[in-house]
Amino acid sequence: MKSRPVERGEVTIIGAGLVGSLLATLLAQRGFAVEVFERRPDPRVHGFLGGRSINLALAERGLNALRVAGLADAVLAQAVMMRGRMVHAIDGSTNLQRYGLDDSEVIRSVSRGGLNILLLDAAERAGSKLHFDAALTAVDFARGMITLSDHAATMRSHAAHMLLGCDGAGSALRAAMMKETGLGERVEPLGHGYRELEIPAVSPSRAPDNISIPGTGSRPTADRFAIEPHALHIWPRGHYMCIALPNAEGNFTVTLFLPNDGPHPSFATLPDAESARAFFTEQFADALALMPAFDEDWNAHPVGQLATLYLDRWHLGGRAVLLGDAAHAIVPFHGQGMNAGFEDAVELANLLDERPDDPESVFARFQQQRKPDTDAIAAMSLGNYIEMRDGVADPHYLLKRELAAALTERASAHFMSRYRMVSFTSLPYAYCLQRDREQTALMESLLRGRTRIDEVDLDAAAARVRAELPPLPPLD
Ligand code: FAD
Ligand code: 8R5
Repeated sequence: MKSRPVERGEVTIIGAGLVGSLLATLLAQRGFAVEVFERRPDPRVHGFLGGRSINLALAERGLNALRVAGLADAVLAQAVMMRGRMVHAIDGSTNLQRYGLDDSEVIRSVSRGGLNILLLDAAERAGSKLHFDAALTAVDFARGMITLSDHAATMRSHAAHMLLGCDGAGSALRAAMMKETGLGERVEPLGHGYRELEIPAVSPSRAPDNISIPGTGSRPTADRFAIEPHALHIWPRGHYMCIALPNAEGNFTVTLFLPNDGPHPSFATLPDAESARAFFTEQFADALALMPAFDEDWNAHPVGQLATLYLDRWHLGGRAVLLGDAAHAIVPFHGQGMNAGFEDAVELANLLDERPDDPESVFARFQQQRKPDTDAIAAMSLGNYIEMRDGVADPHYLLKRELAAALTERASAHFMSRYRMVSFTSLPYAYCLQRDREQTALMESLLRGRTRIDEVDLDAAAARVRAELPPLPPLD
């Protein structure tokens, strides 16, 4: 989409993370005068804090939002395709469970830093003005003034009449809004945390030496991955798990999810790298063998906390609205936090484009349209933890997967797995949740008393699906 020369009035975005920088691009492309204030320094100048490669899974909804901004191809060029879950059993054996029907249904691993930089460049290209090292610290809503602080705690003020809060789970704008009126905030901690580790790229000397890039002496990236690059790896262990996502550079970011407290194992029972190493030797031996810097990584990265944030209200009249994690932080197990935030940005930009002169009704409609969907992805994300850490190795779950595959083949207009609806379509999340409940109830009824797929009359089962479930909405 081309930028439109017409001025549509000024909007002020707080936070230039993933959602803020995409929203800045979309609104500038629609002719708004966009100012963005970001707490951190410019990552294009100073590099990303910590400098580690952290990656995220991008699915169809997020990709679709990037398409709207004209950025999908540029992001895809940096991404690594993931076809399915590579499940690692305790004995080291692996099994790929495909996410979709074919390679048109894949998720993609993208670097958070790389994506953020691409989005910041796009926002500036579209005409947004970005201010870094500018943390929101106070808001005078009556006067339309905000106070910003730099790293040396020097304060400055700025006029801002329409505030769009993209400042993440710990949102300062949300805190300022809550001083004016209750937002009905509820935070539900998961009780589990996570720690990040790394499987580095294998050195070229260890990779097979059949191919190299002429003139460079270096090998194609694919040779540098220590495990299958085109998968999201899972080591399910019942009450906890490890996952690994590939980076384009050949390394993997590994994340251990574990209860915070309680009897062995929990983060409380693993106070140091030595106890953690013993635990990995027992439970994740194949992964540990690929992590030469395990002890340093364990000590370097703190335990991250996981929680779901619910708000009853996302906006303060027409003066301020929250989106992305600031409005609805969720647990990560469906890989949808960024994807949901990107959908928010497109929805809000479209609504503002339609009624630029009536922010109050735009914000009210935005919340009304999005909140049922973000509540639904919050619920499905919690559910997917159980499925990932336990279900993927559970016989009844595997039987249900087999039945789902058979029904997809025989009644594709009436049956689509939740994972495919969430990851490969833009069907509203609330629809996906409801549809999944109906499909699951029907599958449970078809499987009652059965332990093997050949005990089910699949043609009769498909006929029941067609008779009892309405056809899926058309997909574009
Ligand atoms: P953020 O990306 O957190 O951006 C907020 C921005 O606001 C930051 O730049 C911050 O510096 C800035 N800010 C904060 N306070 C202020 C202030 N006072 N003033 C000015 N600026 C401020 N989602 C997926 O879809 N798929 C995944 O695979 C996935 N993996 C994840 C892995 C990890 C380790 C984590 C932590 C999250 C993951 N998520 C994933 C979730 C995803 O990162 C978030 O949902 C997404 O980043 C939300 O975007 P946001 O812009 O709302 O918030
Ligand atoms: N977020 C993800 C999935 C679903 C995978 C599946 C799960 C790490 C902190 Cl835990 C997780 C998924 O159902 O087979 N897609 O993308 C990303 C996930 O975790 C991210 C990397 C993460 C917050 C740490």
